[in-house]
Amino acid sequence: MVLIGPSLMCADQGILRDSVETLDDCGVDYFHFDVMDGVFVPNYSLSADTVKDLRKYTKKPFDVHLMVQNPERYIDQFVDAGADLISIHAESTNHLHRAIDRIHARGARAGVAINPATSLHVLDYVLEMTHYVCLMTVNPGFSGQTFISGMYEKVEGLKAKIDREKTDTQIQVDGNIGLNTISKIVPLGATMLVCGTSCLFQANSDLSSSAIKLRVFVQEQIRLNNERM
Ligand code: S6P
Ligand code: MG
Repeated sequence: MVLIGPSLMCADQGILRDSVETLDDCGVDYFHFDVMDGVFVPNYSLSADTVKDLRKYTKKPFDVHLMVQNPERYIDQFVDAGADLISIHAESTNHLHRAIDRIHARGARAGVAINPATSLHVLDYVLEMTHYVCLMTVNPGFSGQTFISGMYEKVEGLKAKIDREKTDTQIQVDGNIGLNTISKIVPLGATMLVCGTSCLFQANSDLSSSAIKLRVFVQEQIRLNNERM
């Protein structure tokens, strides 16, 4: 399974509800919410109110990507708002293990996000308790950036680590995930795609056509991958 998760930060904020309903009808697997505090990253984005207000319009899982300093302060707030999955940056807290524990204690699935320059070693003592690793393939903070080419090798390294440690951890990739990059990272083991301006939210194509085209493309990549194995 390779899951498609639209990044709502990239949607037209004036018609967010419509976009969520359209994408839900098109069969996306989950919704990705980018939360930024202007400190951990030089930008602001969605809040717990956005999560709460949209919760009424879809039953699909909500994945909250916290790009904030000391994210443990906000875990309860986002679970209360309706988050099903929460990822926190390894670089943003002194107490990664404790923060993951708190996400579990609140009944959500825990993810660890890591910046492009952060070593996979930060996952050494937490991989087993991590449902997914959000591997940033651009520097966090903005949409519309270019995939950092060294991240292909990092996806491969993470997959090897997961296989070695025999955990069920999923690999989420976030940043410039488009048809071109998807065809390379799915064979390397990425199973959760964060889909922003590179494949879904595009000025020259309506949202439902893009979502349907993306699903067909991803299924084709899975088929090709299975053939290779
Ligand atoms: C960026 C954020 C992402 C973006 C997404 C944008 O810091 O974590 O989730 O919204 O990467 O996608 P794209 O295709 O514009 O790079
Ligand atoms: Mg994100």
